Amino acid sequence: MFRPLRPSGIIMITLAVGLLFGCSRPRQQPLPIPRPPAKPFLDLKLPSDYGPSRPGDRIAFANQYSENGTPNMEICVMAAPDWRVTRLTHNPADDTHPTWSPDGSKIAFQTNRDGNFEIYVMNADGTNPVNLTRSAADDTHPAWSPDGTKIVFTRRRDRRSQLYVMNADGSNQKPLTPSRRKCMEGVWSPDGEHLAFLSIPRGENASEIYVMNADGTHWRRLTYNKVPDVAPAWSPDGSKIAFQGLPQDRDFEICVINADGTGEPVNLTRHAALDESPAWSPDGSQIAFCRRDPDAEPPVNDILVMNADGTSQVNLTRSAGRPDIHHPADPAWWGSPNPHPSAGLAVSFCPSNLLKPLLTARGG
Ligand SMILES: [Ca+2]
Ligand SMILES: [Ca+2]
Ligand SMILES: [Ca+2]
Repeated sequence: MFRPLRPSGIIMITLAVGLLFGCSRPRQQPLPIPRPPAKPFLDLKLPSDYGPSRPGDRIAFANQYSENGTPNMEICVMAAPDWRVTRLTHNPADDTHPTWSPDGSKIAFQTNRDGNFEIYVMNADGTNPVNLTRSAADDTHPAWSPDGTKIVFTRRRDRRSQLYVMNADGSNQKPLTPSRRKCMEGVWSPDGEHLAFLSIPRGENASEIYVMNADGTHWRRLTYNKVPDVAPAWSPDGSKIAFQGLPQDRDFEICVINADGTGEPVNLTRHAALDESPAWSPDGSQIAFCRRDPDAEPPVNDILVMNADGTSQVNLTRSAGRPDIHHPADPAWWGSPNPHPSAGLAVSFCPSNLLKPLLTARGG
């Protein structure tokens, strides 16, 4: 669209013309040939304001690498405009579940590099990884508070899982939920007032989505379907919670429910593949998620992006034939007020003996 030139634009053109006609450059030197901008390798319909260094211009995720033939996960970031992959961790252990600090300067993640799972934090360029939890328990699923001062995480030991909260420097670790109830995958509401999380209701054996006040009081159960619901992710406006569910008890779908518990969950993906780990874009218009479909041709094992109503599902990573992406997992969209802890733990609730029948039921 044509826009009238601003005074600054006129000055820039004057400068450019001056340079072009050699005010300061000897004539015999060839002028640099301007290169065309690098062609994005993906034809993505992403909002045009996802330009470099704007909210939404990058997604942290976990990506599989192989060291001496042994696969393990690493934290990576892919960034606009071409969504190229930058690897941030280099460790033979599993590094997964990245979550951005609200100012985008740091990434917290889980890793078992020290023998059991710990929450680590590093700079957003991968430098200076620091062990925050230093406990004998398994510490997983970090999520940053919207004001950046705290991290909620899951601590698992002796078959108990509790939500813990700590200061963002690892100090003052304390439980938020009672040890008698299994609780996992806490994630703050954008206003910091509430936490969505998973718990297994008494007398049942599948995790459901709950919401509580940020101090651990006043639990509300949101889902009642008796199949595992995991990976809650709050919409940036706080009105909805996306999660990974089993609406037809067949394969995982990305679902969304009102955060106040009203209405019924809506199935957004409706696809005969495993759809996992929703992550909202910062403006709430889109959701990134993982899709695993070994039966597709070529097989799909990718991060996709769709509109928040489930339309326009676009494969972001297109990993088939790409050497730099294997089993991408746990997308976390930078600039989102509520980067979520994602759904890798889904495996804890949907272990291979359950996944197999799911795949078999689809003819896999
Ligand atoms: Ca690793
Ligand atoms: Ca630990
Ligand atoms: Ca599905």
